[in-house]
Amino acid sequence: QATCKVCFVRHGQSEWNAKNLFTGWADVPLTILGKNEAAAGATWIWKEGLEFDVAYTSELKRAQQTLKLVMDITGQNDLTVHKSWRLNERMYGALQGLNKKETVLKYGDDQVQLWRRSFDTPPPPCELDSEYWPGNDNKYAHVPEEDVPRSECLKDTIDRTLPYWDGAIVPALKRGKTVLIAAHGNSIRGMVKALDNIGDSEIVGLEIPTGVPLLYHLDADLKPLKDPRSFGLLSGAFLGDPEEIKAAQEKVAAQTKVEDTSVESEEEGKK
Ligand code: DG2
Repeated sequence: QATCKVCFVRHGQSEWNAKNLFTGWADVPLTILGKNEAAAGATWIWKEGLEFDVAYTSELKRAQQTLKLVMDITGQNDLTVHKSWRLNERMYGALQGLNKKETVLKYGDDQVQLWRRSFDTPPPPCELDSEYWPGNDNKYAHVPEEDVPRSECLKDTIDRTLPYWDGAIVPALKRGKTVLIAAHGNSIRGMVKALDNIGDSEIVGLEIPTGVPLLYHLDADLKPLKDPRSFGLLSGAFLGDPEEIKAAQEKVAAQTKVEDTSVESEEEGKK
């Protein structure tokens, strides 16, 4: 029998998602489409009848805007919100600001797949004088310098997300609260990995679609109860139309798919 619930929402499309740029800790807002995705997710939360006790989000505005839309649309804008850098997206190092497909053309598909979806190979670090190094941003002035990342693989992201999950979110769940978390693909992967005890090599293949709520019912030991709507590795269920969710997952995975350029140039040559 469920005693508490946790609902994750990955932010909707950001301006840099729309331009297909590696984003990481760069603080970019949602696009109109991203706001619509968040609003659609909020509508599914409302249909599910979820009443939250507390909300958590990252230090990044794309997640905060998503959370605000969910709170407004579900009529829960008086929720207490806790923000933490530990829920931020993976820090994408020197790749931040680069176009994902151009990076594949420059470094090759295998290398980019390794940076993007391996468990423990971090992308190249960003320079300490870079505008993208979070140590140069006053928002992170309270974070000990040794904890400010220059680049993170999924393992690094999970290692800095889980202390916040254990220290701030788990206590609320243990008290039977219904929790909303608006965060990012890779920080959500970390929390779902912990909840569903997913292996290192399997978690990298889990695509979290933008703006789609992922709901878990948990027992008193915080063990997930299998939702009849769940599929794949997860006990929790994405809320929404299953076909649309699958298409949204495939869209995230395809961000680095480069068309066969040799065919294109042959065609060009014939003109
Ligand atoms: C994406 C994740 O994060 O990218 O940092 O580019 O969605 O928070 O902007 P988002 C980024 P992938 O790891 O899926 O390439």
